[in-house]
Amino acid sequence: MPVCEQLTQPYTDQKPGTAGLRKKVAVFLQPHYLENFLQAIFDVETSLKGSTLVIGGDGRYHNRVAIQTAIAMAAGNGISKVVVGQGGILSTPAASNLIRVHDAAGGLLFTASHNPAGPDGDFGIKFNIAGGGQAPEALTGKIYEASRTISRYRLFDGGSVDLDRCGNQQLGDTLIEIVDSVDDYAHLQQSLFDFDLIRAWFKRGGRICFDAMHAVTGPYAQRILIEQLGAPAGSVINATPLEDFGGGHPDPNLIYAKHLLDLAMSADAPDLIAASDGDGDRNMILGRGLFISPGDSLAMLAAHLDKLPGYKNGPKGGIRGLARSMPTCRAVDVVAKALEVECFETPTGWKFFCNLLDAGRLTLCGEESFGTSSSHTREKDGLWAVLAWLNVLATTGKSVQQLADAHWARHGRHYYVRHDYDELPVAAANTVVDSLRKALPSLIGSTHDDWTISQADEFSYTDPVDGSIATGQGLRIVFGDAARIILRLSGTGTEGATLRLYLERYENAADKLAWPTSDALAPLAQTADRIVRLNELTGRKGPSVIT
Ligand code: VG1
Ligand code: CO
Repeated sequence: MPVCEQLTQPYTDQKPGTAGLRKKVAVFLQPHYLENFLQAIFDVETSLKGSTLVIGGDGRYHNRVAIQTAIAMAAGNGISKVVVGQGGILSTPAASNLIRVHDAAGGLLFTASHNPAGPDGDFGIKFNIAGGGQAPEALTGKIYEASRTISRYRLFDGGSVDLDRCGNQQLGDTLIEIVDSVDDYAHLQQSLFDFDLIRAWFKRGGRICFDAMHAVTGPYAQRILIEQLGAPAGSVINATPLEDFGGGHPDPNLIYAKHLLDLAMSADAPDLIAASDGDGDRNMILGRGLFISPGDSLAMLAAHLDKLPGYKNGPKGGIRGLARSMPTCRAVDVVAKALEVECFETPTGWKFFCNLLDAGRLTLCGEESFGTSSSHTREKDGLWAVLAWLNVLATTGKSVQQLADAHWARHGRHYYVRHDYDELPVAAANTVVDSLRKALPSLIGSTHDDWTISQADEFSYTDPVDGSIATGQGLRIVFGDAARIILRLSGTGTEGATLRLYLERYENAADKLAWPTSDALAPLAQTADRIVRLNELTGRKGPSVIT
């Protein structure tokens, strides 16, 4: 029989992080490495048997090979039907949507998000569950445990699938359907936004520059922005997905997409400048002359969401609740208060929003790491945020600058920055975290510059829906509503340890709303340096990346 069992030995390093299992390509190329982890998923998530599974990836190096392996293993593990994006391409939000559209029991996404790609780059797997959200921690924990004792995996041995031909193919008892990567996603966006109005805005001369950074969003942006909304040719740049992302770093922020900041500041800047990341779930928003921080973007979209067709209905203008991850600035909290809706603070990682979304308690949520999305899917959605901004621009007739100024005048402004210390020796990173953790209790009540610490603790979260508890989610030092300093260890890096330091400062006086962000945060950065002692304890002179 073509379904066979292959003996294997476990690896011990297959513990998923913030967003799935992420490792160097070389690690994934070890014998049976990918197969072991996939089999652990099939063994633990038994609901996949006899059901539909969605498979796709961001097009990076090793994507096609991994997808053929995953299809063969799905066929070997009794999956009834596998839905695959044409050419193996699916953005993360498009995959989440396909899981929902096909009522699938889960999805396998091959991506390491914005991490560099190519033979020397990174590879990764996200496992999403029925409903489209990322596997919760309890489940990834079980998968990890299973991966540590695995002794065999199953696969259909015989023939591969033509990933480029849309339509049905058969592998043993399993039906393989290759679908257009964009169709369902574009359809979903059409149902949420006023495409006619946006088209008219472009006709009147509205201009956008969207940078797909040679990653997965190229085909999506091309279809939706150019073909469906009539944006002028040339509005989408770097639109062809490449296996190495063109050697670039599709992490849209002020460092890796500095050219977009330069464009925004230039004399000929378009109305909206935007970018997405490797797998299409992040977004970066700039207007003519300014960058909108992700926390601000979330708050501003929240304030205008009830003007957009997909969000108009319901008792609170269609907004049930708002949420942000803990390190994300508290701008959205201020809007939630004004709208009189619930606001949730969750740990870092999109999976923590999913129960609230499923329970109908959330409409819009976001993270400081350039992630925003709504109840329309269960992943953050880069192009969705761009379309939402376009719709707000078209509806209000205002510029990004005018919208931001009006928002800050009404709600106040949260100045915000993140300092990343990449590739630290693990021991040094732990020393920083451990010593701050120890110091936290003694900090409460102390005054630094004009600010007094009202709270200093380690964030833990009890899920309001299922009561599950996530501990150790970052150290926070809170100066009332005025400021916060947060420190946490990244869960997505593939080399050494990455520490993230987040600084937030709130101002609402009219003469304090237009400071350069770095000036506004300079005193807080000095305070953080004294309290957290990152440079002192790591021997670094400063952060590797400031966003
Ligand atoms: C980072 C971000 C987090 C995001 C995660 C996945 O995690 O901080 O907000 O959800 O990446 O993003 P960490 O643990 O490195 O801080 V992506 O675009 O992979 O899917
Ligand atoms: Co991503």
